Amino acid sequence: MNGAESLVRTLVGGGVDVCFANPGTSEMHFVAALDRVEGMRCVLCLFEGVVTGAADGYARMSEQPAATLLHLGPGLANGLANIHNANKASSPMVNIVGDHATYHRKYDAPLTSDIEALARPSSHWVKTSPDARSIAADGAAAIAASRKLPGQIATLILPADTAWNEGSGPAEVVTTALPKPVSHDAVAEAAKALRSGEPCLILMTGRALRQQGLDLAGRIAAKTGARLIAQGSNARTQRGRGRVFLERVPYVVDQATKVLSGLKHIILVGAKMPVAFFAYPDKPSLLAPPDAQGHVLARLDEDIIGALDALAEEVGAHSTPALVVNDPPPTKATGRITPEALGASLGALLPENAIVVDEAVTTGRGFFAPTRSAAPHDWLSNMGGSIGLGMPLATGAAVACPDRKVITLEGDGSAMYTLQALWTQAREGLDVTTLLFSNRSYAILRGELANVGAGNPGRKALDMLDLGSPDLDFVNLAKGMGVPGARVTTMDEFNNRLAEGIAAPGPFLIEVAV
Ligand SMILES: Cc1ncc(C[n+]2csc(CCOP(=O)(O)OP(=O)(O)O)c2C)c(N)n1
Repeated sequence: MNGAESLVRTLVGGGVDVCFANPGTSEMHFVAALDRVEGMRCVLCLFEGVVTGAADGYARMSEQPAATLLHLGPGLANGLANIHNANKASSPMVNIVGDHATYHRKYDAPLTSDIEALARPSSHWVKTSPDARSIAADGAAAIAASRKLPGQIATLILPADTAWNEGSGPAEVVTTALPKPVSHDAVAEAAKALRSGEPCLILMTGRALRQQGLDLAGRIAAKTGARLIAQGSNARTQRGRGRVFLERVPYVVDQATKVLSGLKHIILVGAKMPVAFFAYPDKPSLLAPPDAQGHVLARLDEDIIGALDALAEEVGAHSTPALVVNDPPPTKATGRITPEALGASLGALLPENAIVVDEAVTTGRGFFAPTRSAAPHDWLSNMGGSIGLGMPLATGAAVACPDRKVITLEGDGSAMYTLQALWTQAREGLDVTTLLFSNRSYAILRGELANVGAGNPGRKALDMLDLGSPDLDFVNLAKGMGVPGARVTTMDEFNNRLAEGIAAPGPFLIEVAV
């Protein structure tokens, strides 16, 4: 058995049984091994940003790392932006990056580069496997590293001769440690803040935003009068009717400082003290009032649910019911398309157990509130701020959860980075409805131009924020990749097409003229 097959068998044996791939010559032995090993689902993506974003979506929904297969330094570099996003989301990921045969590297062939140096900034674990007898053990170590809590990026570089020479056979993967319990002191400090009688906020992310965490935090809030809020963006939030609703720290600095004003205590549950996305002249970087004290109840790699449970016990909240959303969903909007109308219709039509992937940028800013009473669903955000994640993320989430409808909320500017995710959705028959908000501009940057104090924009500056001339035709772009779609210009059309997209299995795209 060669090194490549030893590695594939190690991956499958270690529970890594999906590989998002964009291969080249140096990965041919890995590709060939896929046919000799049962149990690995391999998904071809036509750009590495789709590969790595899909691996992120898969990990968020399955809680297992996917493997990626990338072609030397340039392939990895193409995938780095979404590796950055996955890193910020604490998604486990095992990148397999092919390299030249070890003896070929010294000749500086066209594709030779320093792959380790490219990988390091966004990988917790990087190794070039030196020979075919080591690759299985290195693969096992990469899987273990990716599963280290709260989830890490492991990048394993596979020289071609490491793949084709005689290997060791598969290696065993060590089991992952459970999350560490938090100290009693951390629980006591949080309880003291809650009992202080001073304004107190519980700021949550990570596992705290799943059903169990929400329920515990909801009980604590109901018992103590503390406020609850989620970080600005979160890898996965369970929400909708019957669940505790959390606002998010707003993106806009003035709104965020207003929401956080007057607080004396912030209990951090997986979260950090809130910081502005960007610095702006004359605005603060830290969003909480300067005299607000942060209290770390649990870090992301600790037992967040156990910590909330212990805090609920400490403040006697277990028997206090949490306040959950039980108002009816909004009614569908009619008439002109506006962000508010879209939010209402989305809240009305979202199917039970949907996975919502949010890269709607300015159009979607107001969608969170009207979907609070929608049917229960999961909401995935971009954690790293690098746009071009939405459609790949949806692709990976749909691979992980074939029985759930995925709804992608996508800005037109963001869509154009990784649009070819649609082709993978069509090829794999993934159940994804994409709502493509076509405002034909980088709308957010118009506001940012003013916010950073760049002065009155001229024609050249405005041209950099304009996506018209030529207008993008997303229905035909999707059609060319095998995804049916429609353009809508009224809310009635939107409602009908969304219902159609939800009812029909498989990918569907709605270009929404906003
Ligand atoms: C990789 C990357 N490049 C550039 C940016 C800067 N950027 C942030 S939002 C944005 C435009 C988003 O446009 P669109 O998706 O159409 O949403 P809109 O602002 O129109 O609502 C850009 C270019 C970024 N965040 N990430």
